[in-house]
Amino acid sequence: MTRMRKFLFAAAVLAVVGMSTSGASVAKAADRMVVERAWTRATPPSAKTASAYLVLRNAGSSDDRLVRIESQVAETIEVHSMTMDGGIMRMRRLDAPLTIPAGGEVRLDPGGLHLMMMGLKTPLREGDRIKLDLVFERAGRVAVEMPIARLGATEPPR
Ligand SMILES: [Cu+2]
Repeated sequence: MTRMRKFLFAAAVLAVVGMSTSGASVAKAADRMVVERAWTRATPPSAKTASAYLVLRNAGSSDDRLVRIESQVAETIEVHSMTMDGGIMRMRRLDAPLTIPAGGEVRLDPGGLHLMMMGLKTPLREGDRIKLDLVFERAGRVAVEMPIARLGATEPPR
């Protein structure tokens, strides 16, 4: 291959790899709210709740708020925070909709903010994927597909 061809070939490979990794957990609505690193984990057979995680990046020029989360997999989905209370980790629903500052990001990670899926309709199985709709005040509805990591995982699956 010529030098130029080699370069083009490498660029094409990178483009394909980039698409396959980002396409999994990235969604966009009017290029304003970007969702990255969305994932959840497998649940034991009888579990009725599960946490989900993601990064919300507000690419718009105004603050935005996550007003609703919908999915076929659970009855209700809330945003929860986790705080230490006398040495005990407690989680609770946010009092107000989660705000994502203009040009900023909010991370939902294990041990901190998370999406709480309650009333699971079926157990979550490792290797499957689930779909959620995030509804923002400004960016509108953003569809998110998240992979399911193994039971007890603390990081998204690769
Ligand atoms: Cu929770």
